Amino acid sequence: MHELILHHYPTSPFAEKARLLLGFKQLSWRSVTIPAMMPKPDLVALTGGYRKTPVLQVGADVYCDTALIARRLEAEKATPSLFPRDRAFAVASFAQWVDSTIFQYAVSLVFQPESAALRFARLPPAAVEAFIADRAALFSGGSATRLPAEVARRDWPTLMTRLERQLAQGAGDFLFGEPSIADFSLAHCLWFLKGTPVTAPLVDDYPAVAAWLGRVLGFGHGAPSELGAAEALEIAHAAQPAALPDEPGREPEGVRIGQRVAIAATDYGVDPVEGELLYAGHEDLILRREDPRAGVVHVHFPVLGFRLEAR
Ligand SMILES: N[C@@H](CCC(=O)N[C@@H](CS)C(=O)NCC(=O)O)C(=O)O
Repeated sequence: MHELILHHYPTSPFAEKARLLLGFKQLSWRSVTIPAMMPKPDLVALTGGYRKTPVLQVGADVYCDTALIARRLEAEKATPSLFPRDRAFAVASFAQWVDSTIFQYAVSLVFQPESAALRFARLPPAAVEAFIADRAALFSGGSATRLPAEVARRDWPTLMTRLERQLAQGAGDFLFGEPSIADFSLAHCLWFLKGTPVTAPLVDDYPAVAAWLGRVLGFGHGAPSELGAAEALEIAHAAQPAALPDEPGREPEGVRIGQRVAIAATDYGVDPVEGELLYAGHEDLILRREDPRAGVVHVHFPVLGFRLEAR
């Protein structure tokens, strides 16, 4: 059995989502700290070009995007479940909406001038400029656009009042009754807002929301222990990728299994990853690639939100 290795950095909201998922499942894991911006040579040696944060590595298998990381953790440990069977569609769809729409609200609010000034206060001006240039590059070529701060400020009270009213009904401690992926997707966005005094009241002004967030963050991060990036690459190199899923795959449109393909996110961070398409399931795509440092790795992507094309 290979260890779970999370490649992440402390201030990343999606990494916080993954850390909380590991905590919810009470898992032990190895923690590799990656840079918050490009270049990320060690990470890209594993992924083949995917640059977003976080990435989960299990031996020579590499999982991109928290939507798929959540499913991999569910396979690792089925209970407690992130996808309760009788509401699996509802919670996954809600999570997908939150991870795109509500996350963009949070980004817009966190990076509005008064909040950004505090966040960047301890960084030298050159580092701030480098970060801004990196994030501009991250968004180039994708379908996602930045939400204007005035729109985010205008809509936020409506969204939070809806949430406050639902939670205040006391129909359960979590969004869909029992905890699910839905809670973790919303929680990482609100955790991000809590990160500066300017934006923290956007959560704390809603007592039932703040109490719910406390419950979700209370799951903690499981049991992490540090690992160096070079060691993680050695682990991948020494390992054999896991057997392909038993569930029969499908023949994706315009591409054959065994063909050389490129897979890329469509929203932002659209850098393509090239390799041989090994498997296309209902939730995941698996690509085989070879890297001088990582060896033969299988890189896994979600189906939703990713483009697959022949090369
Ligand atoms: N859909 C992705 C989104 C991940 C994402 O947007 N991560 C941000 C950090 S929170 C990112 O990659 N920022 C650029 C970077 O870290 O280089 C997921 O669920 O993992």
